Amino acid sequence: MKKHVVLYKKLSPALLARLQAQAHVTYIEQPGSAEGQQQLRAALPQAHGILGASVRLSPELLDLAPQLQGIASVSVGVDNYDLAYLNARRIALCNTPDVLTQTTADTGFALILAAARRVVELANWVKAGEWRGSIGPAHFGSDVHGKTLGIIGMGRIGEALAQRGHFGFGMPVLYHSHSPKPAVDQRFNARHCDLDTLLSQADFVCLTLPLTAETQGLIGAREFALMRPSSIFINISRGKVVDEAALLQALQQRSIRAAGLDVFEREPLPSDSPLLGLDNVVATPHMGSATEETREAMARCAVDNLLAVLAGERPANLVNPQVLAS
Ligand code: 8YV
Repeated sequence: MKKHVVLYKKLSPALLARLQAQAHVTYIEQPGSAEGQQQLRAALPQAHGILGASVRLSPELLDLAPQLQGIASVSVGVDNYDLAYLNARRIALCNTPDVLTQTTADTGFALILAAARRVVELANWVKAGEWRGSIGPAHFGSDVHGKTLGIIGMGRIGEALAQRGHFGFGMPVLYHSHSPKPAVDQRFNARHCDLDTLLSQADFVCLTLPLTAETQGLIGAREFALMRPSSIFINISRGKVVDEAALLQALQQRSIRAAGLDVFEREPLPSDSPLLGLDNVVATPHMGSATEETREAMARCAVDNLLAVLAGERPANLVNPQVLAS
């Protein structure tokens, strides 16, 4: 008997056909809308599997899915899921960690360069017809090469960022994580340090942490006050790791130089957000992994993960292996 899958992330025709060959698929185009939420609630009672991302699947919602065996998230972050609940119900949660690492680190460096060299601000200035002669100090940015790169969270993406900084831009690398990583120290001539040291010494402070109960609100007014007026803050992790009001104040008061932000406390970022009125903010739409190649690879990984779970096999990227324990 074909299993039932609820899908709320658009798949390429080839991947959709692959999934439909193995399961009855109910596709929900706008899961965040009121109508989409109704469609989701109507489909969950029959669901054996769920595939999607960027939507919170609360315990209250998943209580509507008594037959649910597995969730395949098209993401590396799993903060949209209640792990304790899934473990208690022995529902497998899968993610897509490796395939997006390099692309997301590229996004991190895009933000480092854009914020430091004022790329967006000056490109808009040219487009507005304001360029009328050689630019002077009022339009100067700051260097990236040779500056100190600070990375908070040394996982796959943090390591890829360190690789770019060390080999690509000759940057000394500081990092803060639960424990030192000798292989990272050796490969990138990096140095593990406490958070306050990193904040006070790094020219670029980059967040590559997952959002957890431990990391929520980790970077607030105290932490921004430790940074220097010449330092630049980069967030490619989750918006809620940061106290956004404190970030806004630091940027408005220029106690930090600038910020490159791909994630926000509320997403989409409201169009009236005061962050958008600041020249020293580069804001992008949570596009960390958003390339054609990488999103297809992530979706392919998610389909593989879910089909494995539904076939009673161990998926390649299982977040909660304890659910398979007999
Ligand atoms: C997007 C991400 O949320 O992988 C993550 O955790 O934040 C991003 O890659 C995801 O790709 C949406 O499909």
